[in-house]
Amino acid sequence: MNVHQAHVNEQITTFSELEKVIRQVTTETRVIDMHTHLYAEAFNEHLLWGIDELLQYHYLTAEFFRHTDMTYDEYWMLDNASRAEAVWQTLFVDRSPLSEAASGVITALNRLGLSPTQYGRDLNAYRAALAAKSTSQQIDDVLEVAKIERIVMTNDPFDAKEREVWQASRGKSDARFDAALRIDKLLLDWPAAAQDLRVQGYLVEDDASAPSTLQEVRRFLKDWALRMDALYLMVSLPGDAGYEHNKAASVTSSSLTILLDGAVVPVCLELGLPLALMIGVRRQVNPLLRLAGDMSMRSDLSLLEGIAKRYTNLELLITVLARENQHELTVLSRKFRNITLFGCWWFLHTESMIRELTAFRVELLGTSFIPQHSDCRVLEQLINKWDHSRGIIADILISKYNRLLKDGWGITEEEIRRDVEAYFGGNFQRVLDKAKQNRQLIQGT
Ligand code: FIX
Ligand code: ZN
Repeated sequence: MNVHQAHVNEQITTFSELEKVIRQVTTETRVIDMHTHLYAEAFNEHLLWGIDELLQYHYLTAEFFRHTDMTYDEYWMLDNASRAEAVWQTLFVDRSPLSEAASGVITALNRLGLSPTQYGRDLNAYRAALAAKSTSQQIDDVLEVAKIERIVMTNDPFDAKEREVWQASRGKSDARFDAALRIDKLLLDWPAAAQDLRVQGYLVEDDASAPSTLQEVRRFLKDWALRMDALYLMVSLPGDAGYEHNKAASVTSSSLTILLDGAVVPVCLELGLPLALMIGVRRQVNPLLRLAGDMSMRSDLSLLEGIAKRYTNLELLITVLARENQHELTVLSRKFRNITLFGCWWFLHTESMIRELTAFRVELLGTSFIPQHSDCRVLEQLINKWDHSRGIIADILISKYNRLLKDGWGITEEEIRRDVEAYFGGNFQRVLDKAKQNRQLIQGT
């Protein structure tokens, strides 16, 4: 045993040492970010990075319109640079960037070495500093600063541009980026998806329940999951999405139920992949805001209960958007071990919400959940989103371990590392592994 090993196996006895170790471990442990909207460089314009993109993040678009007299049309008619300038002036110069999204930009710039103390309020100074960077250099730098090991993308087989990248076998060219097969269109807009599937050569009918159609949908899902080497299948659902798990046989099922039961779940089980459900979005409450126009809504979690109970071999990765559903989801996760709760999603990805939700989840689930995902859309956001989350998670862990310490449960650095690694990647990996094991059990191999 060398000196360092001896040290990490020593029990921590004081609060100050405990605090120091937890801060260090949560700061340096590399993360698997299990849901983002980031892309590897091969996806060209799908990968957004740089100050102008940061300023056009849809979280900031919504905040910008709270202050400006500009019409929606006027804003959307501007080019990217002018939009960024309008947001910078409105949210960063004319007033202070106090919101989570706005302050996050400052954190990212600062941690990237573009200190606001030096660069001030001059947007062009930041632009100039970033202009010399290549995309691949920026990916390397950001992943290093944010200490990210792997990033899971959101990959849409209904996006023609993205399909081109996969069909040219360029989608897996960077091992740091994994794929997730996104199937919102299939489950939420069957008529449009059917049309698209036919164009892609799958022989589907308008009636989703026709056996030959379900077979073709399964073929489509398998083709894409394998082509992308997807880690899981995923969909964002409205809070009132109807999955009829208790329906009388005489009642006609919704296309969501038919497609989940007849195609999505069978393919997940056959390929040994989890299904991720992000529940509680109300799309386009204000369509004039475009991507920024979505809202959260309370969810009826009987959908989840029904799926978890019916498919005990299906691994489910679950997050819900409404604060009002958090208690219920956390309790439900205790009842079904095939549910793994993840992340503080979107309007919950704020300092106060992360603090509240993470503390409560630790209290009910111990180490058996995934505290955070970033949902980043712009590369540099990895820095601020993870920086903020790591700090809050550390605060909570300090108070929880301290309780143990006070009661004489000496903790070692090694044990803290083990727990933090589980939170930051191990638990996600375990869900992937369990899904693969379930497949072996089902297929008897
Ligand atoms: O459905 C999703 O994956 C959501 O995360 C997005 O639709 C949303 O626009 C977003 O970026 C939230 O953070
Ligand atoms: Zn997302």
